[in-house]
Amino acid sequence: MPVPATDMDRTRGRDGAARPVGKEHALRRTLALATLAAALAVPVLPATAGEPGGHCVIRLVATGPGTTKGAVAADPVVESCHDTLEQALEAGLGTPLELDPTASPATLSEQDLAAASGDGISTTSSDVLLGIEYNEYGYYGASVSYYASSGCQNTTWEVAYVGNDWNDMFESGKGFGACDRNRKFEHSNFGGQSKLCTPNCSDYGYLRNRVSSLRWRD
Ligand SMILES: [Ca+2]
Ligand SMILES: [Ca+2]
Repeated sequence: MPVPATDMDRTRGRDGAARPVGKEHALRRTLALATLAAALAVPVLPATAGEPGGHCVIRLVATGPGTTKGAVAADPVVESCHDTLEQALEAGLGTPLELDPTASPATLSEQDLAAASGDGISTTSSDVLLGIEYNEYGYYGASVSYYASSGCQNTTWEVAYVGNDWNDMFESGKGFGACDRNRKFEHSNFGGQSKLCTPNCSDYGYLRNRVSSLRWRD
């Protein structure tokens, strides 16, 4: 089988060393393209999630009893990050959304999500949205959405440390999933000063860029 001209041209590198030809070269090129495509398709990684435009989905994985009666301690596991909050919500809720074009992170409500999803948001699925934290006050900038196996009707969820990527970053937040009372803490393990949101806080005030642990249903 004749080697394509493009490959003939590249059979020797600048140093005269033999270069991959034919199928092997094509395979390497395919792999390189696939790697590039994968790199382009991969959403913003947690390490850069604090950058504007990063919208990450986190699942809470129960690890045992929490610090208060009936509370569940949970590890925040990063699932994916997206360019837009709507994309992140679709991934987190596992359903396509047709949000009102006028909807914004600031106006977003439980009713918006229910109306935007075809069959409504089930609060008995494993994809219950507990809350959204924002990098900037006024529900602006990068966001982190937290999901759990149940809402706050009968459960208190606790994250003792938000993780290095989001520590001391949040400045506002919203509560969903019947988490009408949720609390932000200055330090890990629910230490330092705290702020109660019922369920939303457009400005964490003193706790701006200080939040290290979270509790939904306080
Ligand atoms: Ca911030
Ligand atoms: Ca802190």
